[in-house]
Amino acid sequence: MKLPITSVASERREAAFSRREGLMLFGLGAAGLVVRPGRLMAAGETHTVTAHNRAPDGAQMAFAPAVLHIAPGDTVDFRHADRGHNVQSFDEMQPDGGVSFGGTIGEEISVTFDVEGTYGYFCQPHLAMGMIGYVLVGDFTINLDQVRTTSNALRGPMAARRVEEYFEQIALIGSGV
Ligand SMILES: [Cu+2]
Repeated sequence: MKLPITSVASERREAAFSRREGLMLFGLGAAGLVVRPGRLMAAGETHTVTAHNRAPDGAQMAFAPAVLHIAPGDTVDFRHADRGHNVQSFDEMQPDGGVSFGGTIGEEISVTFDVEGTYGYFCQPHLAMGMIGYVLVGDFTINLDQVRTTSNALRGPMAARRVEEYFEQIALIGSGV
């Protein structure tokens, strides 16, 4: 009986190895490590934005950090501290050639941002409560004015307050560049 058992164990090891290799390949692709001229093996950093019923700073129904400045090629993992949230990019709040993204309620997604600019996103159930956020990629000023204009058109006083608050933070980042 020993031989078949050994054989099965060996097959399992091989299967596990293949699976690991597969995951590694998938991971490389997902991290944007595609071989491109001038950007060989450019490993981006990974950041986390979390959806909260109550954020660490006390804000209700908010992303944290709601304003995040990253480098081109970096990835943002969108996580949920509580149920009932999602992440959805605003079509009108991204640079030309930028990435659109979105998840269902409770779905945690990872997004790699290759194109510089400002990206706005929101939580669909709580948009009226101002549950929005901004990812600033590299030189994010490229489309900042347009994102500001579109943000100002969001409906409701709570959203308007958040836009004010977040653009104050963005202005501080901008002055530091
Ligand atoms: Cu929400």
